[in-house]
Amino acid sequence: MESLTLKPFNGGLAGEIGIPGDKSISHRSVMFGAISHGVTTVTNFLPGDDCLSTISCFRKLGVIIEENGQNLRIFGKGFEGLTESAEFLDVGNSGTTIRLLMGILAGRPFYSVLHGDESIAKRPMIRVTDPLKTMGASIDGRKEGGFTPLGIRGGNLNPIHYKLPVASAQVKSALLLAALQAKGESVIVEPAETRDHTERMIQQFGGNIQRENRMIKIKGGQTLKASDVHVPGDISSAAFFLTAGAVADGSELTLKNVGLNPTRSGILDVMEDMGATLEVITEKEASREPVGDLIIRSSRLRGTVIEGDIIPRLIDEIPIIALLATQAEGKTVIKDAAELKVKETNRIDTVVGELRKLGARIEATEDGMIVYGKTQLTGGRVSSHGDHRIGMMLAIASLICKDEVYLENHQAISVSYPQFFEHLNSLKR
Ligand code: SPQ
Repeated sequence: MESLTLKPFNGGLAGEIGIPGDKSISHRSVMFGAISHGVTTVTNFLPGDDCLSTISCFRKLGVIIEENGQNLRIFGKGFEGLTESAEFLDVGNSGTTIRLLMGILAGRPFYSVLHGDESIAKRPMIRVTDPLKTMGASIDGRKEGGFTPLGIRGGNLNPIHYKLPVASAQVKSALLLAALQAKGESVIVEPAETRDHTERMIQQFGGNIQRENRMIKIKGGQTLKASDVHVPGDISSAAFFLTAGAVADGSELTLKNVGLNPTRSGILDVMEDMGATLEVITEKEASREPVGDLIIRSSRLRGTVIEGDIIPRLIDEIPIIALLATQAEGKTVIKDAAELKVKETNRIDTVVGELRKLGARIEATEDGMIVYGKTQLTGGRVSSHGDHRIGMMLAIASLICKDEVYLENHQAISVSYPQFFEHLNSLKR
C-alpha cells in the first residue's frame, strides 16, 4: 500500500482554523431529522465518511435527504415514516451508525440487515442487541447476535429498566431511541456519565426526558417535531491541533467553534493538569450545545494520571493524549480505559505499537497504558491500521520527529476529518 511521506517539520504552528462539525452530533442530526415530523435543517454538518454512511442508510429507509456539503434538509415523517429497505444497510466503519440505528429499527415492524467493514465486523454488538431483545425486538447475527451482519425485525416494544454494564453513549442512545417507541416509561442507569448529545437532541426536537444523576427516564409514544440544528465543531478533531500547538515549539493556534459539552471536554481538564497554556474564549450555545474558541500555545508539560469517571469524557482523545504524554516530563498513567480495545482498532495495542516505532517509551497495560517522557521522537514507517484517530495522531507526531515518517493507510482519516491535512498544512509557518 502506498504510504504518505511526512517530512520533519520541527517548527511552530500559527494561525486559526474553524473546526469541522462534530461527528457524534452530525450522526444524531440525521437520525432525529428522519424520525421527527417536518423538515429539519442542519448546518455545519460533518461530511466525513461515517456521517455519509448514516445518510445513505436513512435514504435506503425511505427518508428524503437533500445534501449540499455541510448543509442538509431532512424530510422526516416520524418513526412510522421509515420503510423496509430492499438493500442491506451498510454502515461502513461507523459504530455510532450501526448501534443507534439498531435502537431505531428495534421498534419498526419490518426486516433490516445491517453490516459494515472489517473493523465493524470485529466490534461487539451484543451490548446493544441483548437489551433490545429484552424490549421485544427480534435480532440475529453471527455469534448469537453479537456481531455483524445483523438481521433485525422490530416489534411492539416494552419499556426497559436497565443498568448499563459499560459506560457507552452508543448503548445508552440506542436504548433511548428504542424507548421512544415503547409502551410506557423506560429507566436507564449509566455507570459513569457519557456524552449526552442524544438527550439534548431529544429536547431540541420537542421531546421529554428526565435525568437525575446517572438515572435517565423517558416515556414512549412521544412525537418529535423537526428542528434546526447547528452542529458545533468536534472537540475530538480539535484535540489533534490542541496537541500539535502544545508540543510544537513556538506555536500559537486559535481553534474556532469548538463544542465544549462537559461530557466531551475531559481533554481540556487533562491538558490543564499537564500544564498546557490553553485558553477558552467566547463561550456561547448553539442547538443546546455549548461552543467556544480555544487558544493553545506551546507548553512545558508534566506527566499525570488519567483514570475513573473522566475516561468516558475523553475516550476518543486517548490516542492523541498518549502522544502529548511523550512530550511531558515524567510518567503519565492511563487506567480504566479497557473500552479502547473495542474501538475501530484495539487502541491500546495500536497506540503503543505505532508510537514505539517512532521511539516513544510507552507500555500497554490491561486497561490503558503508561507513557514515559520527555522523549525525542525519531521517525519510521507506521500505519493507521484503518483507524482515523491513529492516523491523525501519527501525522501530528511527525511534526516533532527528527526523521521522516511514512504513514500507511492515511485515507482512514476521512472518516472524521476530510480536511485534516489541508488544515495542518495551512498552519505551518
Ligand atoms: O462511531 P465509532 O466508530 O464508534 O466512533 C468512535 C470514534 O473514535 O470516532 C469510537 F471509536 O467514537 C464513539 C465514542 O467512542 C462515538 C460515540 C457516539 O457518538 O455516541 C460514543 C463513543 O462510543 P461508546 O462505545 O463509548 O458509546
